Formats: sequence, C-alpha cells, structure tokens
Amino acid sequence: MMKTGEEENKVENRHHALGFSDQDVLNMYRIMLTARRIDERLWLLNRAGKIPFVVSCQGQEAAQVGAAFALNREKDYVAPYYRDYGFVLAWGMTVREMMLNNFAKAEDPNSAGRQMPGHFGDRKLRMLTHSSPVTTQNPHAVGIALAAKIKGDDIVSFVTFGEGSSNQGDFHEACNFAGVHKLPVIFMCENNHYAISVGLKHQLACAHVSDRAAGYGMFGRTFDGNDPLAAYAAVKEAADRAHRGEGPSLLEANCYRLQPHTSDDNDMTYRTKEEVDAHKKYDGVLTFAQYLRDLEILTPDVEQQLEEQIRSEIDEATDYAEQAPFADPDSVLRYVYEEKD
Ligand SMILES: Cc1ncc(C[n+]2csc(CCOP(=O)(O)OP(=O)(O)O)c2C)c(N)n1
Ligand SMILES: [Mg+2]
Repeated sequence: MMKTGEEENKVENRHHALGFSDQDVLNMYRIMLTARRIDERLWLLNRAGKIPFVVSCQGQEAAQVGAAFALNREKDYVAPYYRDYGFVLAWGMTVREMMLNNFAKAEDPNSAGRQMPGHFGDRKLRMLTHSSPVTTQNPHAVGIALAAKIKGDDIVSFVTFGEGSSNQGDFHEACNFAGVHKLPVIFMCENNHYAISVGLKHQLACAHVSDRAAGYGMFGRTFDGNDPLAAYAAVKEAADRAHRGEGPSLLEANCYRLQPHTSDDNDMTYRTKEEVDAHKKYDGVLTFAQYLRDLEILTPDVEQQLEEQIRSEIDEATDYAEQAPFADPDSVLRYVYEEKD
C-alpha cells in the first residue's frame, strides 16, 4: 500500500517547541552553510598560494551557530576562539570581513591584518580581541562578567575554547573565580576530540570536560555539538541561569574536527582516513540539512538558491579582499600603545 505524505514524513519538528519559526531554522542553516563554504574556499585559496594559513571550523558550525542564537546579540559580550567562523557570522561579522581577515588586509576589523586569521575581535560587536596563547580569553571573559556584576548590567559573557585548552591553568583559574563570585559567564568548550595531534584519551582522565563544573560549584552539561538545536537549548539554559543570578556554567559541545588542525598540519600522521570518514555521517551541516529537507523546509529550489547566494557572496568577498590594500608599514605601532588624542 502506498504511504500518504504524512506517514512518510515521520521527522519530529523539534524547533517549534524551542520557539523557532521555519524561517528561523532556515536562517540558522544558512549561517552554518556559509561558514562551511567560506572554510572550503579558504583551503583552496591556501593551496593556490593566495592566503598563508587556514584554521578550520569544519565539524563545529552547528554548536557555534546554535549557541549564538541563544544569546542576546545586541547586548551580550563574547570571546570566541579561532575556529568560531559560524559563531562570529551569526554574531554579525560579514563574509567580506572574514575574507579581509584571511587575506590580512588593513580593512580587517579584527586586527587590521596584524594577527593570525581567526583571531577575532570587534569593539562594535562587543567581541573581545583574541590572543594566541590558548584559553587566555577565559579570564578575560570572567573579567567582563565581574565588571557587569559590579555595575549591575544584566548581560552574559560568553567564551569558547577547545578541550585541549581546558587542561591549562587559565581555564581552571577562570572557572574558580567565576564559581566563587557567581558571575554571569558561560564557558563553552568545543570538544573536537583533538588538540593538534593529541587525541582525547590522552588529554582527559574524566569522561567529559563538563564533569569539571562540579569542582567549581557551577552548572555543567555536555550536548550534541552536531545539533544546533541542542546547542541552542544548552546555551539558553545557561544564559537564563546567569540572568537569574545563578552564576556560571560549563558547557561542552561534543564535536569532531573534520579537517587537520590547520593548513600546516598533516593529520594522516596521527589518525586514519577511516576514522575521519566515520565521523562525516554525523556532520551537523549535513544532518541539519536533512532535518530541514524531511520537514520540507529546505526544498530543492530553496537549497539551490541558498547555495547560489552564498557562492556569489563569497566570490564577491574574495575578490574584494584580494584587491584590498595591506596596512601601511608606517602604521605598525598602532594598536600596540594607547593613543591619546
Ligand atoms: C599556551 C599555548 N600553548 C600551546 C599553544 C599551541 N597550540 C595552538 S592550538 C593548540 C591545540 C589546542 O587544542 P584544543 O584546545 O583542543 O583546540 P582545537 O584546536 O582542537 O580547537 C595548541 C597546543 C598555544 N597557542 N598556546
Ligand atoms: Mg580540540
């Protein structure tokens, strides 16, 4: 017997219960896909000798975009780390700005081409400048939360970092201070199972990074980092707690790094292609697209349109950034010392 359309469509709509319209989740997907397509373009540009370095977000977009949607994008303060392409796009950075950053051009709002790519920071977006020593952003985010508490500002401070970095002193000091002072800060670990070549089992003796929350008297949770709706729910819960004065949270997005550590790394020296391929079926960009297709939100027409729009936006941004001037060498000391004028 032929199945009716309704019988075939067995996928449960999970986004309506979270307060999202179909257009909202399509927008979420558009940002995830934009991050992925930018990343793919960056690898091509790097291999063509046009940009020096790629640090990849592939495999972490779902957690990043879901998290951004759970925060107040007009008020909250954020300290994203170097893989957060999906997060910063959702937060308001443009594709053109991302390309200017990767071409290290003067117009790059993050550091005017001074820092490595992915070292985000933009005052107008309340986004802290990123520093290369990993997890230095954690105490910085705690400082923002402390200032907010002292001033009585009802904001949340949000910070991301890798699981390898969660073994470093700055992470623990930041957690401890935030826990003692019940600060409105959300620590979100993007656990992609590798710290360069070091696999998870050589990094942690506990099962989850979030298990450490208890030691600092804070709320902890691990969620599926391939699912933007799970990321949204976890970050929303943590933000609600922070607004109620219940202090910090330690969240952990369970992801997988689909690309080598950077464009200078050969991951085949420490993991197998079979292992990477096995994780591809959980890739959030693919599984969320399937969810939207099953609900007939992402129809073939919409999908084609989306791909075309993203492609032309990235083409335009690439051309613009490639032709944009580098910083004037005479400006080298700007942003090093305070300017009093
Ligand atoms: C203090 C410090 N030590 C070492 C490094 C070199 N380093 C850069 S990224 C990285 C691995 C970080 O792994 P993880 O925290 O899991 O983040 P991922 O890159 O996997 O997202 C290391 C060791 C650094 N940048 N800073
Ligand atoms: Mg890692």
